[in-house]
Amino acid sequence: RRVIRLSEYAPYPFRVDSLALAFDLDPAKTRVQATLRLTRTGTAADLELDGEDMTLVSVALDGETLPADRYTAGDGKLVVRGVPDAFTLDVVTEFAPAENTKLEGLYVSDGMFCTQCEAQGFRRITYFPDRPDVMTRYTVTLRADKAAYPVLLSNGNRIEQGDLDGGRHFAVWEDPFNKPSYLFALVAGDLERVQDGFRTRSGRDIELNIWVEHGNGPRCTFAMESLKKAMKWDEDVYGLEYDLDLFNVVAVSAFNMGAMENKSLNIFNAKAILADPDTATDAEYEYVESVVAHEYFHNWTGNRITCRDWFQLSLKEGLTVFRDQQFSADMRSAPVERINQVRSLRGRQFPEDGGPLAHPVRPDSYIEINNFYTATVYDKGAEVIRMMHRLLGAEAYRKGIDLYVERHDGTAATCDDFAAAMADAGGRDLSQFKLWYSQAGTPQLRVTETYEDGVYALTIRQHTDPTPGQPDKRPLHIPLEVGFLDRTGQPLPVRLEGEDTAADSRVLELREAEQTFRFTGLAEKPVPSLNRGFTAPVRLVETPHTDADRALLMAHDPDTFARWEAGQQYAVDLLLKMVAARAAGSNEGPDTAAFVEALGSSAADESLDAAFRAQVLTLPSDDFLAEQMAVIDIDGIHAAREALRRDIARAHGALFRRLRDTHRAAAGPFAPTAEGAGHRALANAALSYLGLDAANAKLALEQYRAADNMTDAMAALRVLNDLDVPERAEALDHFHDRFKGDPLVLDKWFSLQAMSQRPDTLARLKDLMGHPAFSMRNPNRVRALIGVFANANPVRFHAEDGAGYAFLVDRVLELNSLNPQIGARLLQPMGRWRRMEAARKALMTRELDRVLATPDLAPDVYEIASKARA
Ligand code: DPP
Ligand code: ZN
Repeated sequence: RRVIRLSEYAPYPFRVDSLALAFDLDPAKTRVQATLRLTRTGTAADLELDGEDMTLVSVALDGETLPADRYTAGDGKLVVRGVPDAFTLDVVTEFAPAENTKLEGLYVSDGMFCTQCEAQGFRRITYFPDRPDVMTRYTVTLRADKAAYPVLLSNGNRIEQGDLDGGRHFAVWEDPFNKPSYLFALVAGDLERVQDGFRTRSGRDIELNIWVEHGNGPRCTFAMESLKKAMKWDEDVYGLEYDLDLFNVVAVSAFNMGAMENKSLNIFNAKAILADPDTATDAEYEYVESVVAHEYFHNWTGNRITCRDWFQLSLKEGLTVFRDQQFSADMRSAPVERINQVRSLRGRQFPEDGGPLAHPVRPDSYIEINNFYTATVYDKGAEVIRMMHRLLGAEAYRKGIDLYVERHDGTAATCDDFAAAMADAGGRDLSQFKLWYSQAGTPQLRVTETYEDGVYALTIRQHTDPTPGQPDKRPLHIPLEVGFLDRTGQPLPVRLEGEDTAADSRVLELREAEQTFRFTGLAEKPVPSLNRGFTAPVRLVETPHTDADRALLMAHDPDTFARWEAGQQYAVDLLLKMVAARAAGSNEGPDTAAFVEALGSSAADESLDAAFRAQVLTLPSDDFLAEQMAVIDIDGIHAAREALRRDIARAHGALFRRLRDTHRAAAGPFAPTAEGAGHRALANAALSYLGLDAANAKLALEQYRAADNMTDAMAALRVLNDLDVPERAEALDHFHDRFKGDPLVLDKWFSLQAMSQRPDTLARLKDLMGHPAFSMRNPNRVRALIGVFANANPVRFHAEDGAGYAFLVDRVLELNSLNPQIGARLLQPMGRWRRMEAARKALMTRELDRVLATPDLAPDVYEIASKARA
């Protein structure tokens, strides 16, 4: 198992001038002829190509079949010895797509052929320099049975098609743009087409198609609208226009990722395309909108400008996530979007950054690149771009993008190239800032204050804990937005000592381990509002805030995000105190009354957005609380969170009844708008509190029965799911019978049961693995049942007898041969063992050792298991 290092990067010693691929598609035996035109650009005597899991049929150089002693094939490589300076190589390979359960390369999903080549799937199709800095022009011929596969698609434009003997037909596709192999795609199947069009700002008409299983056409309307909005937004905000006349999107049911940005032929997990009121929740509509936009945005940030090597993955992913976040903020409520991003960052990325799998946004080594499609590369990567946006300002940032495109269009670039374009356009020195790319770990800030003689001073210390391979950390360049409030909640001016201008808010730039900022012009000591808008992905582990300050900020901070954040921090403090009291065996917890009252005031405030109020009512997650504890008290955290929820429910029963009724009415008949979603979110947040009382099971069941949309139905089911009442089985059975023909919807039914707090959850899960709709071969099913259990049900997953761990590891070992990429991902929660108490530590490490002792571990699983165990 080889470790690949960034420091060992070397350019490929040949240029590929063109590539022609011809496929004879057959599920049991597909034949691929690849014709590469190559020119030597370096000094290598031999040609080395990547290739795996195929039968090599023949190799010919300049038309002459090569004798076996001129080449060797094995160990993932084809080496052709002593090649000339310029030549043509013909390689013929064969393999069985129907047996490809890894879902990398060419495979069969529900009877259709499709591909997934990022990161290294192309080498499972033919021998090729399968690395992103080798770009070339592709011409692709597809031949297949016409009745079974009437639709034949690949990248670019279709230049020819026709019939062949024996009921077969063919199509030839040509992509005029150079691209790396990971952006290659083909699809062959019997599909329904949903067609539309978009006129670009320069007046070109683009044909847009979404291809789905027959019958699913009506479920594509929302995805198509999202695509057109994304195309328009990218023109308006980034000045980037689509570059071909055709854009195809295909939905497939078996897919490892959310979606893939193959040039002009995006392939999507059906989950990220299909949406209608009966089957998709508001959150899923929003997911579809953002993934469609994300993949479309990759056409420039990823495809036109790609990555030099896979260490630069965040160059395209961090940037494209930031772009899709900006898009969602423009389409919906910006503060609510920001709250959701921060919740997800804290729930997934902070734990990753604080655990054994911590790695920088630009990693410096890997064993299996598939393991680096992480929250750090994606979401922290997006935060890095967001901080540059903040440091430069919107206008200079846009100039930086223009410069980046001007310099690097058509090439494979690096994160340094991107930062250089931003630095040059903004006239800023970003050398210290670039540590965000190379240094892992979440910085912790400690903030203290003094107020003397009218001068208010904030002293901010920054510290980052060691992470694997990085014992010593340097201070980062951190933009931290602050504002001040007086005791009545009115804004106070922020004026740095020695400066003339005052503002309502100000971005402080931290660069040192400890820094003091002095402010003048304040007649009283202000209440500081810190990290407004979450300008920096840091943890504020110490602030001067009292409970009263937090209540004040919750009620009055002009920054909406900061109001939510004050409530979260207030809740975190209380919950941690409750956990400590419980652990000490004390019946005397902290007094929650003031918090509960402040929360009720925000929830009742009709001047605030309904979606925002729903966010206020959602307490910090178990995972986020766990991150604050040196030794994680799984049961204590859960008990404290439930106890606080009960306190809130008891105090505000009448309010919650009113909110549920009025906002259900305000939502009106279902439409997938942000506004409607906000009303539903608030009504359902209220329902979740009411549902803590089993006496309200009937109310939930009524809502389930009456719902005209999946959001309200699921909210009712979630309430019933944790209760021991007859209404639970009634609703779950009804749901099952209604949707049993639609595995994608049935996933919600699987997930509900995997999430349930009931003590029989694991036993039930084992039964469900035998359900006719369940299959270990479909990643959506695996994630819905097993992923949800391991990631969203801490109490049952971490059961004291270790049965949850053993169950997970059994599934990982099954996936080790079936689909190691998914197996490796499932294993990640086991990396938390170091922070658990002795008994669970022992159980978790025993299970990790069981993985490591298994013969024939795939590199994906080996890398996660060994790093998690280290
Ligand atoms: N398809 C994945 C994404 O868009 C990987 N590129 O993020
Ligand atoms: Zn992406």
